[in-house]
Amino acid sequence: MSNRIEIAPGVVHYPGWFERAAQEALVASLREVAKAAPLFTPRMPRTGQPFSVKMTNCGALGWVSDINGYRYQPTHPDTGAAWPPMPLALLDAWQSLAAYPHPPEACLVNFYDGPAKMGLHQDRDEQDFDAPVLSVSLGDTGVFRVGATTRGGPTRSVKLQSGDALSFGGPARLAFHGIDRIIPGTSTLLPQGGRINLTLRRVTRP
Ligand code: MD6
Ligand code: FE
Repeated sequence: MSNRIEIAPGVVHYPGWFERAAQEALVASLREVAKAAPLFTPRMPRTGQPFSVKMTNCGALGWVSDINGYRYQPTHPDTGAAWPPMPLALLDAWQSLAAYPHPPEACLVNFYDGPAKMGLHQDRDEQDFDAPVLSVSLGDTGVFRVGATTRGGPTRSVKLQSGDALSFGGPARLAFHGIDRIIPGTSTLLPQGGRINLTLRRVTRP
């Protein structure tokens, strides 16, 4: 059992939840996911400005963003194919950590190369905010920043290392958060470096 560190009300960090062998198995599963559902470059609604991260999804629903907006949909935006299934190890982690009685429907896969980052945002495209979002980090360490549910409040940051899980729910479910930067050379998991973040979400109300 790994440590449980509540970094803010509703934000619980589980350092090293996945041991190295489990991380390697997850990366192998994600390579299969990316074969079926290739990484795509999301774009900001309205402006069409590209994100610096590349994305794909697994599970019944996937989160996409393009000039028309943010949404969940059952198919890949480029290929039109259904998203591949979620690896069982992720469903297991949700069962252990999410404290929510229904399975996740979407797993967003974010891939960060060296300079990629993610600005402060809220995850609010789901219909059900009772479920937490469960995040899993693989590869190089990411500097995660979490603030209040309003923009401009105080923030604190925590380093997310390969294998860490983070549950983000309760009073923090709509808190602003983002990734300031990736620290290169901090993990040997991905041969080319970079970071993968998985976020498991319940989208619809059960
Ligand atoms: C990341 N994470 O760690 C980005 N969202 O790369 C997120 O945006 C996130 O970690 C909701 C809940 C937990 C998260
Ligand atoms: Fe998020």
